[in-house]
Amino acid sequence: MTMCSTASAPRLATSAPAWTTAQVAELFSMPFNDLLFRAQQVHREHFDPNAIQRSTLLSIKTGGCSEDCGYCSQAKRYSTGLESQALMPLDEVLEKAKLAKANGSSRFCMGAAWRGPKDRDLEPVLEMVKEVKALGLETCVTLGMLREGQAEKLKDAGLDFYNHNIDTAAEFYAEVITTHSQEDRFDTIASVRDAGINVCSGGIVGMGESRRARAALIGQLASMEPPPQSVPINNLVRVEGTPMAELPPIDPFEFVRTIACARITMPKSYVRLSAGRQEMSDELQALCFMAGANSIFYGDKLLTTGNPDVERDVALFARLGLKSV
Ligand code: SAM
Ligand code: DTB
Ligand code: SF4
Repeated sequence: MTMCSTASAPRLATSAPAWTTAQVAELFSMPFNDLLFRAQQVHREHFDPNAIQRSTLLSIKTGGCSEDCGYCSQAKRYSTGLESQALMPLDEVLEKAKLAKANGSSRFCMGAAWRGPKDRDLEPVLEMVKEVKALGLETCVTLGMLREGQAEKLKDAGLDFYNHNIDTAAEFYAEVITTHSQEDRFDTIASVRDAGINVCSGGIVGMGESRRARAALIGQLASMEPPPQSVPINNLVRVEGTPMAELPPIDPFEFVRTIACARITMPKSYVRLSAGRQEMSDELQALCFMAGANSIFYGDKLLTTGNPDVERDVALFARLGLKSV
């Protein structure tokens, strides 16, 4: 595995990276209190420190995916016990979206277990985007890799955000996924941005990557021009039946450090405390907010795995004096 001090994957521009791996690695190695103080300072320059944006997820097409992402419950090659489900009918999607809005979510994110949609797959999703938007919610979809012309169709339907994670650093990518490359992911991100849709892109930590690889991941995200508007930082949910089921959990303080590095290097982006929150204590989540996380996935379920109950989140927000964006 080669390690180098500059982000090695293709970027969306040809200039030098805004943040090199070495620079982010230096942030990672700061004393914890100094790192959190710096992250909190940066956070306060750009955001209300007590306001958290909430997005609700819905899996609109579940399981049966052709790809081999080593963390994923929905890859058909792993026996995870997940029941596949064809595309959800529009009325069911709208029911879930209305509930999300009533519970206080500002964005509704619809996910499909595709390598990428065929044109005929996209048509019903365009309807969902239009109708969810008409409810007064921000819209987000995560459908995999897009073909030419598809991002423009999504934009015309009223899509606000497209989620497409780069997932892990270029140098660790092939350890996690072999059926597509990180370059493929950057291509889709470029087409989304060119269509005028906001980019939501982040990654997963706790997959056995080194700290250096975590620094490289953050450096790659921060060196996009511009950085993604939303940056989900996922803590691996260890799903039985996947190759990553038995990995040891990441040190919680290392997770907080990752959030702080994302905040410092992407000062204007929403940094989302994403998957893995159900396993976190309230105290650990509070540290993540202190480190600059200002967004969460909200609602009892992520795509196929659990998330804290709405009641637990409402209570946590009240205890911490947090309000929604
Ligand atoms: N198939 C599409 C794709 O790959 O972009 C959309 C759905 S996919 C499930 C969306 C993202 O969920 C992945 O890129 C990954 O970052 C995250 N994810 C999936 N399984 C996860 C797990 N077990 N733990 C943490 N994050 C996970
Ligand atoms: C993101 O970064 N995390 C979300 C969303 N974008 C699509 C998905 C998390 C999935 C966790 C495992 C599951 O529930 O299947
Ligand atoms: Fe398929 Fe997306 Fe899961 Fe990869 S992360 S296996 S592309 S659903």
